[in-house]
Amino acid sequence: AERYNPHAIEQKWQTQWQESGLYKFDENAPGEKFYALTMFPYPSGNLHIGHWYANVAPDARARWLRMRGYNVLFPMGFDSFGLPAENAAIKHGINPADWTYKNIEHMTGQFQRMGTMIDWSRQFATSDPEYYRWNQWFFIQMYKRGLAYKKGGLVNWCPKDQTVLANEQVVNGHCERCGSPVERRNLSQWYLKITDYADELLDFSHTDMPEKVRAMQTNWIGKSVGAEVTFDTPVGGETVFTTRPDTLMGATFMVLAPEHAKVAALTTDEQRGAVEAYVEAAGRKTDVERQQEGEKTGVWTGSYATHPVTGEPLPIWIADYVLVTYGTGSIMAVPAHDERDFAFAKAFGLPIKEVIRPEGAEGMGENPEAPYSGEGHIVNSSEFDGMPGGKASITAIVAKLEGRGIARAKTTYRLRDWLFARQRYWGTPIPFVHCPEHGAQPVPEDQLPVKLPKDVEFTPTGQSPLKLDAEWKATTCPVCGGPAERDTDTMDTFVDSSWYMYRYLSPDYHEGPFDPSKAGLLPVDLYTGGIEHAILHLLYSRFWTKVMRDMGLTTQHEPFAQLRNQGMILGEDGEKMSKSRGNVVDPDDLVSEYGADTVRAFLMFIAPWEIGGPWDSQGINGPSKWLARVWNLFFEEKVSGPEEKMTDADVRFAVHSALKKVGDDFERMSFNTIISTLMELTNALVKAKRSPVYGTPVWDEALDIFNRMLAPVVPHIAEEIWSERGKEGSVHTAQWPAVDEAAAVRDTVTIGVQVSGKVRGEVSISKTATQEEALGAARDNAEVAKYLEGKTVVKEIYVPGRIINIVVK
Ligand code: ANZ
Repeated sequence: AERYNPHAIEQKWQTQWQESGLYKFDENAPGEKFYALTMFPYPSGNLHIGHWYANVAPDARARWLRMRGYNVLFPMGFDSFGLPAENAAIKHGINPADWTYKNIEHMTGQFQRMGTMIDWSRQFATSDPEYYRWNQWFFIQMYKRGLAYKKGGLVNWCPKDQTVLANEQVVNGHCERCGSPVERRNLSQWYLKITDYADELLDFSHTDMPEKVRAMQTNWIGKSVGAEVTFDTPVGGETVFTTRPDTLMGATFMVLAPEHAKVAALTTDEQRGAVEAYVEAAGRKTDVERQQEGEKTGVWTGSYATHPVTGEPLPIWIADYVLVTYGTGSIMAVPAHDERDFAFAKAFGLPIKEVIRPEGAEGMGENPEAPYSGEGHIVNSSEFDGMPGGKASITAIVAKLEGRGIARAKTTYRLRDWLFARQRYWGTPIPFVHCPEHGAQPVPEDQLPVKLPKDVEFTPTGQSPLKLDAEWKATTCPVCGGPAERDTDTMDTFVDSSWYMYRYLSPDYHEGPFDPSKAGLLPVDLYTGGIEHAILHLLYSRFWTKVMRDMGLTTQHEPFAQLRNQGMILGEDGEKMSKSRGNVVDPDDLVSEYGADTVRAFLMFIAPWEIGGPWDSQGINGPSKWLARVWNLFFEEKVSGPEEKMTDADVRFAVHSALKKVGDDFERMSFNTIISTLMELTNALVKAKRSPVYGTPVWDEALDIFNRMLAPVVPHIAEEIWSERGKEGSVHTAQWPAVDEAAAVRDTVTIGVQVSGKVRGEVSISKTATQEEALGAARDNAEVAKYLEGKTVVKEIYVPGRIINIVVK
């Protein structure tokens, strides 16, 4: 027979699959629907090994589900708006659209060479006007529902990308995309009211997401339950937010953010110079610098607030550890019980007053070494003394203070509304016009999409490039028909991935974002992708689905029934793959050297899928040799060699126990162990080929099952084997074999035989053997018999399934 040559078969089958429409999803086909989705890529130009890693295992699982009778939708598209296209276009002097669509064509070809079961008839790119038309439509619906609004204020600004950023795109004070330190600017911008859904987004009961993702989102939303407390100041009441109203009596000073609106009014003439210098210095610092641990800085305003209970004067300071964007931008400082306040009090010699004490502890005294931030019990607070501190007494304390008009219960969120507009070119135009008479007006829906003009000077200037296109910009007001200007901002490109999973249901539908008659395909049953999307994309898409639900477009609460994250393939050096490190592995090269099936099998084998690990250039030889052995197993004549002692039961045990294990592993997405089980089964079958089982019906059954088991993982070689075995149709529409449970367990066990406590031999006996049968088998064993000769048996012990011990004298 010919040797295994992946190149001779892979192209052939890919073409054949495409021509026969094998992977075309038909919602009317029988079987329970299963919607499997892998996060779509950005069309950067090339599929890298990470894309392969992310796609191959979910593809295998989708194939496995299909063989088990599910009607599986497994689509793919491209997340094609965004800065990289614009930057590449600037660099190469071409249009972003040309660059993007050329890349998409190339990457689609690469996906096809991977041999996936993607239904390409549903493919779209988010930069297609027919797609972003619905971004615009959604935006207008949200505007009508009060969920989209324009507001002035401080925003995050990336000086390199020359555009505003959403809070979610600022990572530790740096631009999530380019890493530049983020600045703040005062600009009027469009926002989406994601905060309306803050509480609901904390509820994960309709979606199965990894603990880590839930924790990251929960933390991002940052719900804090506490109270607002109002302090009198010379310029009126100032309200602070606190999560520890139980520490109110320990407040010894007040701190405002340097940007707080009352700073100037509260500053006395003597302090003005120092305060203004501080405010200016704070404005020059990045958020990262301001949030860094270390020496606390601040300045006294010269004014005092009045403690609402004791009436004592509390000095009002300004300090940059208080953020203007959180709570009310001011705090009551309780140095005895808050780390930051403690450090500040120490730095400026402010009083520290203990009001919470751990059980059984002595008082902390006037000059403690560290704050106590636990719950303990309340002290030095007159009527509250003895109450438990922390959560347990918040309600009771707030109720009391509320009666006196001092405080009220308050819940705060870290989550901010989604800053939605960008001053860049390659995105969805905001579908609004600005009329001198009627202000901002949505573009009438029958005029959508507002298309991006193609010939625009898009070199970033900090101004929206669309501003420069006078012809495009000029339009008429939908209310009065008078001259008006189009909004020249584009949408944050995270809009595109917020609802794309709906578009696959009916990519050619023109009456709405998706055809409501296809809603039965929702939700996505399994969504897979990288953990880097834990907050931005997943939070936004969850929000979007909830809005769609409230609009009556879907009954689902969540876009994804289940989410699983794959790990990352690192360079062979254990570092992240990058061009600058020179450790990038190109899947195209691997495919030309080894074939797609080998690369697929290796990427499933290389590491536990959800963990990932370093690339191993030697390791790929393993799967490569394995597939050659598989090939020979099916196509080589029976090889001569010593006969193997294998029975029908042995072969059936090997096959059915492996089948059972692979099924379980697919279910729980343990892909690496699937490959190792298939490799072990190959070894067993190679052995069986030299046994009397060869050529019997049991042998045929074994090969047939094995052929089907290979199909999800290595689809090309499995199809070739199927066809060479003279089978009808495609192995990919064949049924996944059923486990013969009886064959999958061995009814014999091998146990050790001891003579006077020393292991002298082994016997293979039935699991249900009686003591008599077991001992009989033990005495018949030649090795054991040697040690029994001439001795008197004094005791016989048989622990079924474990050990036989014959004690002799
Ligand atoms: C008094 C107090 C006593 C506080 C104590 C804590 C411990 P989370 O949990 O993150 O919501 N805070 C309030 N607004 C702030 C702002 N704009 N910038 C910086 N800090 C601010 O944090 C709430 C706590 O952070 C609040 O409760 C307040 O300090 C502080 F033993 O009030 B606390």
